[in-house]
Amino acid sequence: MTKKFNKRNQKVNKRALIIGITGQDGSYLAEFLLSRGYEVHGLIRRSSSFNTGRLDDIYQDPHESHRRLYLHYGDLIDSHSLLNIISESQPDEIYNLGAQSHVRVSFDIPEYTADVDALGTTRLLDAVRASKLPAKIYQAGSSEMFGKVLETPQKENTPFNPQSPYACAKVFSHFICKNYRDSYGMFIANGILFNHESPRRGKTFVTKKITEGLADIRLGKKDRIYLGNLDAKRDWGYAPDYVEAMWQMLQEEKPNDYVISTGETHSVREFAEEAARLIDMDLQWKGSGLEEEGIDAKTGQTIISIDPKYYRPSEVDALLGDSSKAKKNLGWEPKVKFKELVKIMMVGEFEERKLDSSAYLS
Ligand code: NAP
Ligand code: F7E
Repeated sequence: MTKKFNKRNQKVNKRALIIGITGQDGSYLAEFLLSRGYEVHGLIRRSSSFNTGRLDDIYQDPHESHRRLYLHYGDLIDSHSLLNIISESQPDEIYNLGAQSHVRVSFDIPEYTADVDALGTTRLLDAVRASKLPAKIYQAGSSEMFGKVLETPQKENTPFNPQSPYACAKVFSHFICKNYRDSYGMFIANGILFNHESPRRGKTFVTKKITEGLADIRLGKKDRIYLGNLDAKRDWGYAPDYVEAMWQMLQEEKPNDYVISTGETHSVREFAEEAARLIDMDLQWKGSGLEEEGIDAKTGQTIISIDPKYYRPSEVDALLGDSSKAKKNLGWEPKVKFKELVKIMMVGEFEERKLDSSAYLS
């Protein structure tokens, strides 16, 4: 690996800048890059409440002389902050994971979502171009871009058919990245990642909502959880596997676009059934539509009800990815599939509460 010198004239390995370091993927990616000897810089947003919780395990005191993790205040809607951070960190690799990433919320705040998720990418690309740094860039594209799918399984050349402001903004970013790659010869890789989850997933995404809610019910802290569309199907993978793919894309000689997925699809209903089974509940369904309920047949308790506020104005019904290009070119394959993912998340619920998971998992 090429050695460089930092401001203190110490030899360092490659430098990476992660926009979105405080998020699920950003935190796993930072850990992965630090373990590979990188100096890691991250953009964080000013917040009145603590927003670096996911970085607790790797946080280094700013006064430590040998630290390799640096956090900088900035925002994708503030061009100057992007220019400053790039100039301060002089990165070899830039990972753009920053986004208003909630699909349902993007219907409530479409303009803001487009500002961050579409224009934010453009601001970043332009800042890199202005800096004249030969940095390689990873853009966090999404399977949501396939939307109401025009082909199954979805691969790199499947046409996009986005169904939300979030997905429209990500499609814009995908194409502006291609445009800067073609126009200015910049190294920009577009990842098209299918849903990936972990115990660090934001609490309003359906997988985490289910595992957290069922764990609370098992512990007697809650009676039931409310969900929306139980029949939506997703190709769910494990976030640590997926951040490795991001890094692999930037180790190539030429930039390329890749679908990253498991090749399995499961419904929200199935996710809930598997999560319940793991904690010794027998989830059975009764009724239909808004009246449908999920009942633990072992106790007779209703543990899932429907709340239409979680429905979306336009839904993505089913996603299934084909990541054979990533397997062929990068040697990337998912290590964790559906059942193991649900187990990792369920175990995580008890670990987060400092409880012995073996006492609760069947
Ligand atoms: P996440 O947990 O929601 O993290 C998003 C990150 O973006 C957070 O660090 C957030 O900061 C930051 N951010 C939000 N608005 C910003 C702004 N205006 N300026 C700078 N940073 C901002 O998302 P994730 O699951 O880790 O996903 C990472 C990226 O991959 C996102 O771009 C997402 O859209 C995309 N993606 C995710 C999936 C998935 O299944 N997870 C699949 C495909 C693509 P705060 O902590 O301050 O909010
Ligand atoms: O919804 C249904 C919901 O919000 C999954 C983001 O990371 O992955 C994520 O987007 C499905 C949808 O993820 C509830 O209608 C039912 O069909 O967990 P989600 P998402 O929308 O797929 C993609 C790849 C990204 O790029 C995004 O950034 O579950 N669902 N009931 C529900 N969803 C939520 N959130 N809450 C419910 O109560």
